[in-house]
Amino acid sequence: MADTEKNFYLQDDEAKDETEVKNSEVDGAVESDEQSQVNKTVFKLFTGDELSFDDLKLVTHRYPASKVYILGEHDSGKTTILSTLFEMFQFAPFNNFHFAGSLTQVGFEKRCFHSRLSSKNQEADTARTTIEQFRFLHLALKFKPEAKAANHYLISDISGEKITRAKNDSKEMQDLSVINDSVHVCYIIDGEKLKDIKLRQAILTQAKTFIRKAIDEEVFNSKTRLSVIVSKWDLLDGKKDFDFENLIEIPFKRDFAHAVSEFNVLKIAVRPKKFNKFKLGHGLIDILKHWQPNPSAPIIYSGEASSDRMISKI
Ligand SMILES: Nc1nc2c(ncn2[C@@H]2O[C@H](COP(=O)(O)OP(=O)(O)O)[C@@H](O)[C@H]2O)c(=O)[nH]1
Ligand SMILES: [Mg+2]
Repeated sequence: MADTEKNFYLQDDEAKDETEVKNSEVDGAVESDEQSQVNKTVFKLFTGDELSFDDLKLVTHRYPASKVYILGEHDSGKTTILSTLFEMFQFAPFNNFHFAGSLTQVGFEKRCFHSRLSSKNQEADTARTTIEQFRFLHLALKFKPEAKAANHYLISDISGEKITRAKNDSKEMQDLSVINDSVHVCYIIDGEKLKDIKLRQAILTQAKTFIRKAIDEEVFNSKTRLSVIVSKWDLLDGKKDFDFENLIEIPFKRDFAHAVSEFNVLKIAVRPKKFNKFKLGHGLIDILKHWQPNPSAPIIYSGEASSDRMISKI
């Protein structure tokens, strides 16, 4: 058995049964498009790799799942957020959040590999977010260890190039309208670029232009819970010429808070270059807080109420 085949839920007995049922359904019959899609999805889950939009059905059919979108320009730190989040759960609960499994462990591990290389400035192009479609990673969390049911999240990033184009192009922005059904949207501003006083205004304008366009095109709307997040805070902290309140907090709140249901600004340093002041994962907890169950938060759900038995076996 290949190592990557370990731990995935399609290997436990119930899941095998399901694969057999699906196969028997198509025995002797010409495979319909829908069945073909289901079978492809079953295979994807088996590999544990990231999921496309079409692949989400098998997760959302079993579990109520909330979608989280991480948006930002190229190199702003999106992939690092995903990989560090996964790493934080490897050994112990992270604050009060308990890891309850992932159906896309390989997808997470690929991102972790990329992040370890790129933080050492080594070539790591393979796992870059170059695909111009949303790809999802699945994460199940429990807010209390004894909780029966986990909360299921489908977390997505998208290539920075797409975000760059969408801010000046209505058609490109419309492609992002799927994020309407999210529980939380993170817009990441690259802290490293804000450090450069010559680049700073351009970077802030870039972020404001994107958010304004997203509001104008109703990609962000009165249901959106939006966090504007300055990444790589370890590189900005202590810089006297960087006034977070006046450069970010006040103007972004003034311009955008009225258009969305929740708005806040955060500073994170999830993979600091030096670990003296900031620890690995700094600020992640502030992001996770926005994923906690909220009665008005949309939940994608397309199936019978399901137990968490299978996920807890992972
Ligand atoms: N100093 C510092 N660098 C970071 C931090 N987070 C990410 N980076 C670096 O920023 C670069 C781009 O990160 P990546 O996640 O690939 O960006 P993406 O293109 O938005 O997915 C990588 O070299 C990371 O190591 C951080 O908290 N502090
Ligand atoms: Mg990336």
